[in-house]
Amino acid sequence: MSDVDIPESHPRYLSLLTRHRIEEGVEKGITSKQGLIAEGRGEAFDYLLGEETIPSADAAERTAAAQLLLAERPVLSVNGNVAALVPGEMVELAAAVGADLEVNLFNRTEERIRAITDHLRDHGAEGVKGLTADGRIPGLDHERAKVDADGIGAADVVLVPLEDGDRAEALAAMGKTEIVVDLNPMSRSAQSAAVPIIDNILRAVPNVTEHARDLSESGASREELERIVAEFDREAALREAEAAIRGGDLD
Ligand code: PTJ
Repeated sequence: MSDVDIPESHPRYLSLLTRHRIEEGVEKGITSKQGLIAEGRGEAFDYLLGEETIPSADAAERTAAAQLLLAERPVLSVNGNVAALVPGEMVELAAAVGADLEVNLFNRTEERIRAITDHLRDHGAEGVKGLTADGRIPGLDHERAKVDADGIGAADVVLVPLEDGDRAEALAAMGKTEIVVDLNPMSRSAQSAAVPIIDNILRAVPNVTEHARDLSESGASREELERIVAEFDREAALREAEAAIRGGDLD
């Protein structure tokens, strides 16, 4: 993380780096201006969480890894904020779990999809989906519903980081197993996810990759992966994150 001139000793290093990357994303035509607002919102929640991966988020990240390894057609969705913040990390996660990457935007424009696809390719991605847009998410207006039929359209497990609530709910209603990364445990995206990861995407994605590699290298069986998924308690994870943010005790 040396892409910016901020001393790593600065107490708000990660938050300044994040702002810088989002700003750069807007300048490059990758991130939407609304992405700046979304970033500010996320940052406030991260501040309240103590800017760390809390234990329930780590459990969610391990569950996400198991769920992605079990999937037949896993897809990782990439929007303008994700592309600016963790492009190389998303490429690494896709390789670790055998998933496709699909650029899928809330404020969809062909130019931005192309810019993000190129950006992901610069970070080592091959075969990025999203431009074909021959599939639809039912229940959303035309532009916001577009997906690739053989990508998110056919996926059984989808990772949707920093997603708008409407689209997250519509994807879940399609019967897909949805893994959401969102710092706000009260957002509709987090609430509709099978696996809500309440953590900063900067920490979450590398940690899911690390768990996936550990599980693969230790030769975890299908039964073991299924057990990890079955034992994950999404309600408890949401409750624990909200309690951490409110700074209160759990009971
Ligand atoms: O690139 P596009 O057109 O697809 O648009 C992307 C944004 C993010 C602008 C769009 O999806 C949007 O408007 O999202 P929302 O409704 O603002 O929701 C974004 C959620 O992500 C909020 O709940 C934020 O708290 C959360 N968030 C923001 N930054 C981070 C985050 N969660 C994890 N890590 C972050 N760094």
